[in-house]
This record gives sequence, C-alpha cells and structure tokens, in this order.
Amino acid sequence: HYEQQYLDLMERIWREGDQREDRTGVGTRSVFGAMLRFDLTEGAMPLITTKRVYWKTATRELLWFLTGNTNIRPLVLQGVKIWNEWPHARYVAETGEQLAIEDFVQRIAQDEAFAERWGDLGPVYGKQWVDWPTYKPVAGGLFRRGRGVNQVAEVIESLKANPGSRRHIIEGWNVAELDAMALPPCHKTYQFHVAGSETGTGRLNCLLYQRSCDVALGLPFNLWSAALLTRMIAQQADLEPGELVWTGGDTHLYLNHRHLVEEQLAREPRGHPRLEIMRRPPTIFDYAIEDFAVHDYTPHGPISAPVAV
Ligand code: UFP
Repeated sequence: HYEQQYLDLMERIWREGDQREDRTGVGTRSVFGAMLRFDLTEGAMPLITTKRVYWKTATRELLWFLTGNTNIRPLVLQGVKIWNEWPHARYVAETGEQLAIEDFVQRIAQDEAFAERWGDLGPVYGKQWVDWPTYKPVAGGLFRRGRGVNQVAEVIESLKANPGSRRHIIEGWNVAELDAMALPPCHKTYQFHVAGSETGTGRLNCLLYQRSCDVALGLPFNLWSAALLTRMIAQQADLEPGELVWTGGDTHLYLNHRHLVEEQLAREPRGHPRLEIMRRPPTIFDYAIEDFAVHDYTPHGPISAPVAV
C-alpha cells in the first residue's frame, strides 16, 4: 500500500530519530533527509487513510495560495483555521492584550480593517508563487519595483513550450523577504518534469523539497497539496499526471505527539482514494473547491494533536 512508506517513516523517526531542542520549545525526534514516492496515475492520490485528513481544508489553502493573497481573512471566512496561530501570537506580542484566539479570529472575520492590520502573514507562499518581486536599477544607485513574476503561470507555459526543460521550478524561498514572513516556507521548492512526451502524451512528475516537516500534522496536508497542484498543472498543460516525489530535510515528530504516533501505527491503511477533477477551468487560477471530488475515501477516524507554533 502506498501509505506504508509514510507509516515506516513515522516509525523510523520515533524509534531512531535524534532527540533535539527546536525553535518551538516542544522538542522533536528527527531524521535528516527522507524520500517518499507516490504514483498519481488514474486518479491515485497520496491521501493518508490511517487517520482522517481534511483534504478540503488543504485544497482551500492551495486555492488561496494561487490567488496570491497572504491575509488569513479569506481562509477564516471559509472556516479554515490552519494559519490563525501566527497572526494571533503577533497580535498578543505587539499589543500586550491577552485576546483569546477565538475572539481574535472572530474579529478578523467581522472587521475588515482589523483583518488588514493584523491578519497578514507577510509575503508567504501565495505572494512568492504568483507575484515574486523584481527590482530594476534606476539612476543614482536606486531601484524601482519591476513587474512581479507569476511562477505558476510561467511553469505551465514552459511545460507546454519546452517539456524537456530541467528548469520547471516554483520557488518559495525568497531570501530577501524571509524576515517579513510569519513562517519561512516549509514546502519551498517544486520541480516539475515531463516524462514520455516524445512518444505520446507526456506524464507530469513533481519533486517537492520540504526543508522542515512535521510528519504527524504537516505531511499529510503537504502530500495532498503537492499532488493536487501536480494534477492541476498537468490538466492545464495537457499532460497526464505521473509521480510525486517528496523529499524532506529536517523530518520530525514532536514529542507531544506520542499518542498520535502510537495510535496511527496500530492502524492499517484502508483502500485507494481517487481524486476526480470535475471540469477544466480556463486557467490554473480559476479552480473552485466544488471542482474536486474524492472517491473511495473511507479513512480511520481523526486524531487530534497540538500544533507547535
Ligand atoms: N510545517 C510543516 N508543513 C507545513 C508548514 C509547517 O510540516 O506546510 F507550514 C511544520 C514544520 C515545522 C514547523 O515543525 O511547521 C515550522 O517550523 P520551522 O520554521 O522552525 O521549521
């Protein structure tokens, strides 16, 4: 079963991982360097079945990245909570007001000006993916902002025009802007590759390099999103989906996730869910949540665990 790789990685980290202090203070067990491979043909997706994964939440996040928006408000209005901790922590730190996170989020939803002031995450994924800033030198050693680069649109163009290229890359790690981001990108580099285009319809492969990975809470989402992005780009570039290769740098489990690890490793993978994309929108920026249907997904129940911020 495709999911066995994920469970094996989880088990190996828990057993053999190096115990270390981390930025959050929670502590992790960690291995450095890991690889997983998933077949994406015939609708197959690397959707974890040993616990329920909220794939619609991950899909909404991906669609939000593609809008270029970096404010949590559109997510909050759809009930997506995954980015709330960071702006809330900043609000408390900067104002000194001990506003509960639920109340903070409610204000983000109700008050547009408040959301504008406090809901932004800085130039995270969405900004870099569709509007990577450029600078043009002008007189006197000064620079003027040039037109932003839409890396996603450009990759689709380059896949169509030049499938054999080794330069199909979407990069999130904008060194000059890391300081301004709530969280430097984890899933930072996506490289695409077309196989078999000389002999028929090409197959689109994707390699994701993730510098830092919370295997329990982050990875199930990251795998789904990377596979979904690959499926969408394949559809837009008239390619068949091929394979997702996931590679992790610091690949870890938080010490307070013991109950999740033990419960999940005791479960057996169930079935082979498939993703159907219901229509082909005119561009990659026109998909909506209703365009995606998952079939044959009968996972084990959810397992909740605290997110380290
Ligand atoms: N993390 C993920 N996937 C993500 C994301 C965050 O696993 O998509 F945004 C985890 C990895 C790490 C923490 O545990 O969040 C980020 O912390 P740091 O920046 O210190 O690596």
